[in-house]
Amino acid sequence: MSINPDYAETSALIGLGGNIGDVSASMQFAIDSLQAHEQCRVTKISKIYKTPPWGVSDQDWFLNACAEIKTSLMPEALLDELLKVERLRGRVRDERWGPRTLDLDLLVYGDEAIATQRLTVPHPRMADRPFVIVPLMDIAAGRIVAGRTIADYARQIDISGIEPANEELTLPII
Ligand code: X6L
Ligand code: MG
Ligand code: MG
Repeated sequence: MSINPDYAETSALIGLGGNIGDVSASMQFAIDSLQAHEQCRVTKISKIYKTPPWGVSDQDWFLNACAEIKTSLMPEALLDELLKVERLRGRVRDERWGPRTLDLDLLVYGDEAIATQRLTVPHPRMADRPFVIVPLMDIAAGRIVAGRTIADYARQIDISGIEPANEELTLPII
């Protein structure tokens, strides 16, 4: 696809996470920022989950959630927007896989498969990551990603240790 005219909206799935500061406030900031973008509508939000750290395990537990965005932004422009919102919330990139205030990952963009220097979609590791698949089950259980449903992926992973947090996100009224 070379153009995405503004009358054509694509359903994108976004992963939200963090383990520094008031993470639920950071995630709500992200939802509100994306909703405020004229080319984005936040259409679904998952519960927030408390999740053990993956990759670098010697760090605090994370909060994770997922959202569906309907957007006329092209994938790279949506990625730019996500990175901008991360920076607005004080994200600094130092240690790989280290602690962060806010992480926004573009997991799925319509039915597109994208592999550029900056962006691989669907996210290549999402199927293995309980902290992605568990919140996706709230909003996209039947969605087919890379040939299988999210519910299929959920059956293959160990979700022990993941539990709903006390906080929840709110979908701003448009
Ligand atoms: C072996 C080697 C096994 C590396 C797993 C997994 C690396 C996940 C990075 C891995 C490996 C990641 C979050 C997190 C990170 C998050 C939770 C990553 C990037 N982000 N843990 N760890 N939630 N719970 O959002 O996902 S770092
Ligand atoms: Mg991530
Ligand atoms: Mg990221």
